[in-house]
Amino acid sequence: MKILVDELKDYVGKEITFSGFVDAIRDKKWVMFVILRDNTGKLQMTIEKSEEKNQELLEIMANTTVESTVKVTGLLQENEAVKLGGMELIPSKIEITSKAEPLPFDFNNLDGVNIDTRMDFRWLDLRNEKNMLVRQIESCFIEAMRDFLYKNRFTEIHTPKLIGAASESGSSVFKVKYFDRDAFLAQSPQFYKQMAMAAGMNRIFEVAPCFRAENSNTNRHATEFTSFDLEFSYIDSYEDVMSLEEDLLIAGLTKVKEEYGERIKEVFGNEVIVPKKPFPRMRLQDLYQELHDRYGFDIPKEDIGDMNAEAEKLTFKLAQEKFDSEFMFVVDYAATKRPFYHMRDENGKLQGYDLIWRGTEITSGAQREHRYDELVKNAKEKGLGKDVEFYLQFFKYGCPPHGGFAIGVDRLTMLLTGLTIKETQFLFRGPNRLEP
Ligand code: AMO
Repeated sequence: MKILVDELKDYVGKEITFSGFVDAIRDKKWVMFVILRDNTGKLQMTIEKSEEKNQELLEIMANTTVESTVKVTGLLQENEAVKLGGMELIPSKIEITSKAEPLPFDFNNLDGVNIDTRMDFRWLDLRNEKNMLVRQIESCFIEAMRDFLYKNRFTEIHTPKLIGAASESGSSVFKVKYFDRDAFLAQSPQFYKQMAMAAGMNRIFEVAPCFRAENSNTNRHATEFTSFDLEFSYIDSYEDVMSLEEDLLIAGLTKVKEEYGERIKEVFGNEVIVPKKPFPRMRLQDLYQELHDRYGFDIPKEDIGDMNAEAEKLTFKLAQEKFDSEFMFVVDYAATKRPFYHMRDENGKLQGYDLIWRGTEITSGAQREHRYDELVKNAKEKGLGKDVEFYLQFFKYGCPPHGGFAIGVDRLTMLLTGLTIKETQFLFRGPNRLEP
């Protein structure tokens, strides 16, 4: 594999081959400076014009455009005067591996560039240092959460995304042709996470796409998003589920802060705050009351028993003011507003929660109903019939009590950086966006 810019310090004084993009060409009277770039940084290549042996190299570079890719062999020498890492590459051979046409926009300065143009040319948009950083931050966050789960003996699984029936609610499912019948794109791995519990797998997780036919153009909805889903067995209550989520997020944010805290502050102006356990929790009714008393907010009739975007925003404000926290667990949602697979206690109280971070819901979680008869009753109540028959079978042959949750990965990254979901996803998918 090629040497990365941030590994170059190990090669000072040596002959190396370096490949990368041509970031800039500065053609001076006596010397040509070529800035080379990869995803980890920039390197200066210096070609002295007075030297006879350099004439061929100068000609190659004179015929090269910025954003072309090159493979350069030469001496990496120390030079304190060079701002880029105090080193420069003195080439003896340059090969152009790909020549770039003039670019449709300057990705280094995205101010005023239409977001749709940026999306049309997303691979160029991603060359922007800030956008490159977003990818690295997300990868770091996921790595830390994966590591935490592996350490706690979770098994990573891969569930099908082509399924025979809607898994969350029929209204937001994508239907696709499947030979001589219809299939659906998985809205979540919910049923299969639970199948793994029925199989006795005990602790599982999955990081995978979810598809939702939501025709909404908000800053936080996509029709395809990445979900960090997990499920585990032998819990006593949904408190166990919330507690695990706290540990998981603390592990993720600790690593992100360590590795990217400074950069995130510098580039996005956001502080990475590692939360303390336990995160504050509020019952929905108490929350409504506080939002009313403090901010004069009343939940609209149609959303009673649930949250809406405005309530989530104000919940962030409340969490900061009252608990000095960026997070808030909200519990006691109305059973009518929640999926049938959430457990209810003997009084009908829902054993599930949402987690709000910086004013946006990032997670739903719950203890699940694992008792076959209760589950059948809940499904019936919601008018679910044939579609969930296969799922109900999972609970017939012994199934441990269990629970789990799903974190929207795109939303995590979006809230860390303060960008919109369009700018955050590697390649956004929305009602009007299927290409590239
Ligand atoms: P829910 O439907 O709340 O729960 O989804 C879980 C999390 O996924 C994210 N999310 C989205 N992100 C971007 N665009 C969307 N359209 C979108 N929809 C949801 C949110 C949300 O909190 N099966 C349950 C989870 C569980 O109980 O384990 C579920 O899917 O961050």
